[in-house]
Amino acid sequence: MLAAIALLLLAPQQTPGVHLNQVGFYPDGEKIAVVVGAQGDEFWVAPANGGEPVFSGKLEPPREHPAWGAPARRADFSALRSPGQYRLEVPGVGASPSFEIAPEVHAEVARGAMKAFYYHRVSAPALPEYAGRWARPAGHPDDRVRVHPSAASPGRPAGTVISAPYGWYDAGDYNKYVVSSGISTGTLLALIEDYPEAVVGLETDIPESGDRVPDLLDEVLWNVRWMLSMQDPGDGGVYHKLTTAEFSGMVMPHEDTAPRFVVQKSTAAALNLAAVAAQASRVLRRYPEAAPGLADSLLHAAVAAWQWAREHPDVLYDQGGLNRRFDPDIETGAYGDRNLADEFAWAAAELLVTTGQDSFYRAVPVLADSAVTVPAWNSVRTLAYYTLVRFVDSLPPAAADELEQVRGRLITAADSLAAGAEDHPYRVPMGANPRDFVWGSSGVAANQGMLLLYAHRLTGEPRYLQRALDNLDYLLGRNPTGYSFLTGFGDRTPMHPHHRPSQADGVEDPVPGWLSGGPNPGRQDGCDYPSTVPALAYVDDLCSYASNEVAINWNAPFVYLALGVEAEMGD
Ligand code: 9MR
Ligand code: 9MR
Repeated sequence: MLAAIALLLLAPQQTPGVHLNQVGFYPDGEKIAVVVGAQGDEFWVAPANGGEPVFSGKLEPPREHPAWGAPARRADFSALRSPGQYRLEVPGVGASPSFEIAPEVHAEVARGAMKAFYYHRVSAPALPEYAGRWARPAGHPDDRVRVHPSAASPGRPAGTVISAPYGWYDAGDYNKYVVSSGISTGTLLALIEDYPEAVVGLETDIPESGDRVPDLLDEVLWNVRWMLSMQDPGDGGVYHKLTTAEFSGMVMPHEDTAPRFVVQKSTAAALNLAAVAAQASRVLRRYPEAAPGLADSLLHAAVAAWQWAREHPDVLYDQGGLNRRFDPDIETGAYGDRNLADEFAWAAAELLVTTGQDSFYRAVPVLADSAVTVPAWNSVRTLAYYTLVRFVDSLPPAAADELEQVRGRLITAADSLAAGAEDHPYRVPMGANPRDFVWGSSGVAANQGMLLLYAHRLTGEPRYLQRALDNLDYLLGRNPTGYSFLTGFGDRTPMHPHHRPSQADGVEDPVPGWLSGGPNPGRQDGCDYPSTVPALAYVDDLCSYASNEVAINWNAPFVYLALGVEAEMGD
């Protein structure tokens, strides 16, 4: 008896529930829900607006994972194929959120997550005809930005005023960081290169819609133009970020009028610009009408940034050290990466493919690290691998010889992600390893999905596609928090993200299409979380910037995953 009570007290606090992708399923695709707290074995699926069940089945035996809370049972209703709007019901537990079975079921999700970037344009209004309820005035012209003392150079002494407009707001804050911009922009450019047809079909209803360029490329150019302006024309070096000294309050963009600075050049920033500018230059050659002349400027900038980085290979961004030496103190996000070997590899691969010159490739050990890591803002070597396998047929011999290795490494990494899903109660690659639950864990899940899509394309094996879709299901609701992490998509989605416009705009619903950071047992914000269990350490509260902020570098891989899955499932 006592033992039973003790067990009960130790059991993770978790309410019963039916967790599934709240957006929906493909008619011919697998359909899994996960049930917590079931007493019996039965489940059924009925039309969302009531009526007789159209499908019934038996729950699978309970499975447990220490990082995922209470034991859970899968409900597999893949055999239900008729399009419609449904709920899944379990006696004693209740009904799931409603979901749809339909072809192209994630098309709106991909569109919405891409449209999110339009709402984040710096130096431009979100116009009512495109932004509806979330229209807002322009913020941050960024045409009078000061050179911070840490960034001074002979041609641009401290206090020099420069113009560096456009770009996207990074996250819930209003600053612009080259490092997080780099991976975000590179990921979206990869999407254009990998799924050009799907990208043409992705219409996001932005001011440029209807021109002869895909909306996604128009959106990306908004940020590329800003990144280019972060380069000091005097030496090719690149400022690490453009920022106010402190984070603003919870105000609208146009109300944040504190002075903005470009801060210290860094090797990481130079290499991020080199990689993105080289890649964007290559993509623009396919769309010469998009921005005449820009492809050439970008390639020039990429080479200059690369040369600066080669001459300054270890200029780290260390905000604490910087604040000891310069005024004013800078308190905003650091993105302080200490290992730049992967940034060198990424820039080298992009420059190799764009120029066809193996000197870039030979300059640094692009394939040095045999372990493939899921990309993140501070870990980008895998982006180099993506580009190398994409251009397998046009590489100079030095790189081509090694290509088999890269292909093998990507597939091995995808295999280990896929294997983790098998016995996992939620049957998802995400979080089989509890270390996946970091600040921005939703971005981890999206980047894993992206890697799985590469393995699918390299091998043609459907199981990798299925695993990518499993992570999309995770993000849209097949997880123990009961949330679909994409604002505005699903029955139960974050309402209070740590996102200044959503908080300050007076509109009840948050700006749609943003992926919340997701569970993070690190809880660096000190807010009240309902649980410390890794997969449950999430709170939909404004307070929680460590679990409920949004960020461009989490949304970008989500767009890739959603559109990539759509393209593959439609084939
Ligand atoms: O609002 C800031 C958020 O965008 C950042 O991601 C986060 C971590 O750098 O910091 C938030 O700002 C908080 C600051 O760090 C500490 N004081 C409270 C601020 C707002 O909640
Ligand atoms: O995504 C970043 C995460 O990996 C770091 O642990 C965290 C603390 O340094 O910062 C996150 O990035 C934030 C950035 O510093 C400022 N803008 C908001 C970003 C997302 O929270």
